[in-house]
Amino acid sequence: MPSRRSFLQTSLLAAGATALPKVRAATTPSGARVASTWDFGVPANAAAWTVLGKGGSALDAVEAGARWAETGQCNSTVGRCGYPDRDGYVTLDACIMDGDGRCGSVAAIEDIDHPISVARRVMEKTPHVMLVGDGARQFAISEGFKAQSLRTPEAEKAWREWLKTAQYKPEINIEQRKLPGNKENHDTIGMLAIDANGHMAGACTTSGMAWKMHGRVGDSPIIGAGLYVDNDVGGATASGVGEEMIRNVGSFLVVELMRQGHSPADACREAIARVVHKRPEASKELQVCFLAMNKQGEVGAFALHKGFSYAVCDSGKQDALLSSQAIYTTEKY
Ligand code: SD4
Repeated sequence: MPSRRSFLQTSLLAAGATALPKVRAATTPSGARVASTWDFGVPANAAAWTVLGKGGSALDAVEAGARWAETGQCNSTVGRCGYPDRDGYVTLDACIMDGDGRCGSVAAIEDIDHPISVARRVMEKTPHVMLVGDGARQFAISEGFKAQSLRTPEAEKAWREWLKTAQYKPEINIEQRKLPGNKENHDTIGMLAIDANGHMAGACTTSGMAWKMHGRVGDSPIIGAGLYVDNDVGGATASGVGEEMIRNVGSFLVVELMRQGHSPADACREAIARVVHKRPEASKELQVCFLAMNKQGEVGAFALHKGFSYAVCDSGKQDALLSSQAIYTTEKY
């Protein structure tokens, strides 16, 4: 089995040109598979694989993978340990979607460390799709979730440091593995899975952009923006500055492009090009990334700027970490 590092190196060699040809992902054999955004997609996929590898459902798998990201690690961008908003509140966003169209979501929820599972309860136990703020928190508590402060001493320290300048300026991309201090300002987990029955599901969970305005909601809990899954076609999820995904209904756009015949990577690339076309100047300053999987299990990704990684796991490769291609020039678009 190729090691995580060898996959990364191979893919890094493949990436990097500014003028990129259309991307055609290699056809992969059908079967259970899971793909996730960023480096920590590797362990998150492993958590999802404990379900998928035993013939479990895609829905259970993505919930398990997202739950791992929410509490199994401590980073600044998802679940427990997420960085707060500019007023010091840790507010979380998450959604889950089944390929049959069922979906649930919570936004700006506080004190609950598994928003993805609350989103699933919204889907399964309410007539609604989305609950926000205190309503989402109250619903979670009524469902047996424990309320507890999620602001860690590390996040508190980072927030107090940020208050010295109090400037909201998301960084395009920091290669977290190269820098001490876990300074990455992205790492939302978006996860897509197909199970052995060919059924798909997706999940997306985040603490949102660090130092956002209180009450700000990004793309991650918004069906169609941060996540969209349709068993007839495939699924897509997003990471990066959520306002751009919302403006372009990005994940839905990627799925619709796949419906028209684009490969997952091409569909992601076209969606990124749309983002750039709409706001070419702003695109120089911000990161936008899409990850997609079609119903054959082919996986592809594309980012506006280099540095976006994604992880793929199936019965043949458990720890593949790939680096997506990037547009990172606004000239052509
Ligand atoms: C948001 N899309 O809240 C999320 C943040 C993110 O990588 O994905 N960062 O806008």
